[in-house]
Amino acid sequence: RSLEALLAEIAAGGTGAFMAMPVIDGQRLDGTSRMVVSPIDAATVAGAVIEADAAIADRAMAAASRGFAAWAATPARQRADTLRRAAERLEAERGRAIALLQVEGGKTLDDALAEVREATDFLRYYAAEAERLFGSAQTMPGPTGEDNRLSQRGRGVFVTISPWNFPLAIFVGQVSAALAAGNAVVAKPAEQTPLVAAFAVELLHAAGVPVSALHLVPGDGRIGARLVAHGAVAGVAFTGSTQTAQAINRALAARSGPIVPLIAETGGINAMIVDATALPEQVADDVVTSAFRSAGQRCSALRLLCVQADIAGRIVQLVAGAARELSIGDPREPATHVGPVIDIEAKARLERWIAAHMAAGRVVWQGEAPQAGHFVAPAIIALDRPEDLAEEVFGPVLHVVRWREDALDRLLQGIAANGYGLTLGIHSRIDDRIERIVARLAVGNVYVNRNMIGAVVGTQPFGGSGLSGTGPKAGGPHYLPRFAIEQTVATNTAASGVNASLAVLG
Ligand code: UN1
Repeated sequence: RSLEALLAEIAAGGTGAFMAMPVIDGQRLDGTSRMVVSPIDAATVAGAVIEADAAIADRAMAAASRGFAAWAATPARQRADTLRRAAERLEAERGRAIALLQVEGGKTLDDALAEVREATDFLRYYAAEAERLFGSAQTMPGPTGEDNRLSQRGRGVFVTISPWNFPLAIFVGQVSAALAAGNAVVAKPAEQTPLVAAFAVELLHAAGVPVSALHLVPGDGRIGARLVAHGAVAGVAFTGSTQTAQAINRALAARSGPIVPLIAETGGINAMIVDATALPEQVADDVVTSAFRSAGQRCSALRLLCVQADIAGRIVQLVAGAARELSIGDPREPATHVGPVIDIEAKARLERWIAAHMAAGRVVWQGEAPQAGHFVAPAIIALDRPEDLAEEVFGPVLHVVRWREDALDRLLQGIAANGYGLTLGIHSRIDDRIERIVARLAVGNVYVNRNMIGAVVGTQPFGGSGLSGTGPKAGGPHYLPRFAIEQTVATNTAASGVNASLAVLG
């Protein structure tokens, strides 16, 4: 099918295909388009995208600057109501959302449904948080004859840069947090998943987010860099690789404009520590879920399984046995457990990694995957020490190390040495040991005797530290304040005008 034919089909409606383009002040901007091809078979066309260029990125920033004041002046209650309406709309249109998540993002039905759920959770949670934090100024205690109030307001134009692995949930999470706090937003979705983002923006506008407060600029990293370097940027929320977060940090530092926050959620080399008191079948089930579900394409996913030597052989055998039962293939089939990886580069990178370890005789098990499309057969790789895994391998690859009772401290040291701190799993029945491990590792989300993915908005705020990000945690009580500035107003209320108790303290 030619690009022209596709565009005509999309214009005529009635196809599943979808179009993404820059949206500024509600205006959809024309330009050169390219097809978005599905990772499922590397052939199905999910739709087409028109990417922004530098001039369009600048226009979006200027439009957001103009739109900020009116949205910031909208009462928090009203902003919250708008986000709640968006949640309702998303629920009503979940069929379309799921279809897009599947064809563009390669998501299984389970994962797509969970993602719609997470996106609506973010919308409702940040709506409630906006009312709690921004609904009214807080009275601060002070001497009589003086009135002290603390209030919060939006910072200005927030740039949100989101990843392809949660193209709906994290996109909507960042955008809704920034909007809830009273910011105008310029959103740049991952270049692999612009269609889901365009769908979400359409939905947010239809729910009542003013077109002047939310603008969309599809594009690659160069567009992200352009936005971040812009003089009008008042804050950046980013989820993606550690390297990109570091580059954004440098770009923000190099600007001569105001000092603005970066809220980054990045990667991890996430470990699970299993001791000899763990329940082997439960461990196997949780390992398969944490390492291989979603094709390992979650920043929370398990990368490094650390098993006490006595039971290591049995655990690896059980994990391989359970993993063999996974059905890998077209994610649109309801019975499929694992879909494709996102693109041909991801597939090539993962296959190189597995091949190198295969050559070194370290691959202890590998499953099978369909040939056509971006599928990667899951693999288990044996390593000697945690330090042997020094990079985040973003796919269905599990690394295993063994540890001996007297070497637990060494193991923890080795895990900490990678500098990340996102998720950690522990399987043990020894409470003291669990506590010791938790105290020792500065990891954002710890999961005990369960799988280690799928953090829940509100009850399990998500995010780490070190190379894994800046915090505060998304879906938690400290997230929204980071999107706002605080204002203290101290007023002398003494009837005489002269208030003797107002000491000048420095
Ligand atoms: C990510 O992969 O970028 O806990 C975040 C989870 C998800 C978050 C993952 N809710 O697995």
